[in-house]
Amino acid sequence: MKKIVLTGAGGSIGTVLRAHFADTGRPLTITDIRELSGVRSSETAVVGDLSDAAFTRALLQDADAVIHMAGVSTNKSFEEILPHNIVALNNLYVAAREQGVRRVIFASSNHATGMYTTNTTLTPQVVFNPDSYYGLSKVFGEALARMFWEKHEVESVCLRIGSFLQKPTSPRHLSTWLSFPDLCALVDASLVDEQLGFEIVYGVSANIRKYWDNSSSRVAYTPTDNAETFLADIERGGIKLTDIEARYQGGDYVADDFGR
Ligand code: 15L
Repeated sequence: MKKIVLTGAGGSIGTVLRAHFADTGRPLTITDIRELSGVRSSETAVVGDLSDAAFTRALLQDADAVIHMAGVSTNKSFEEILPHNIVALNNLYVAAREQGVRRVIFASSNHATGMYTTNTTLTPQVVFNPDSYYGLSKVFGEALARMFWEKHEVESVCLRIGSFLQKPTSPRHLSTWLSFPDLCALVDASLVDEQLGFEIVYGVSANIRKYWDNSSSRVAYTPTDNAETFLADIERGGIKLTDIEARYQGGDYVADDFGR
């Protein structure tokens, strides 16, 4: 793939991916709603708002793939989520179709299935079970991605990202942690030349307590890190989960406004 566009390039995942692309000598078009700093010679930076359809259309001109990491990344109100995770995402897919973009790598989230209990192992084919308006916006995104593949032949890999952190700090992360190197491996595996069509894969490291089984996904992703390595540090940190956080995979997103 020649022209690759990274949205949300100023965010935590974007920053790690930019370094990874630079280390592996690949050019990248980077975009964010805020000014981008430390732009490398291998990067082309464009600042703008993806909820502006004209901006998004121009951004994707001649692009082969988009790594879409932009959007609201925590649990917020429906009104706050709407422009970034629904309107902007639709603009992105409409523009991808118009501009002949081959594949979108979409930052979905484990919160699309966060209401499943922690004693359940999920595959990418499981029925949606969002835990929040944030998780619901990712369900919309995955459904949009599916429609654009089935109807318009825009490929998508939906990454149901777990807890993307340098190190796991909470007992929940023993299951949900996604390390920086594993995220890079996951994105590389999603950018292969062979056709992937519409795929979902959980973004999780090789944690022995993980809730998610990716063996049925066509994305050839082999994580190497394991949160268990940090067990002693996590125990020393003393974070205690509430009953609800411990019962449901989505943790505190489930606990927020839980009313049953
Ligand atoms: C996510 O999808 C969020 O973007 C991140 O802020 C964390 O909450 C993460 O999930 C998680 O589940 O730990």
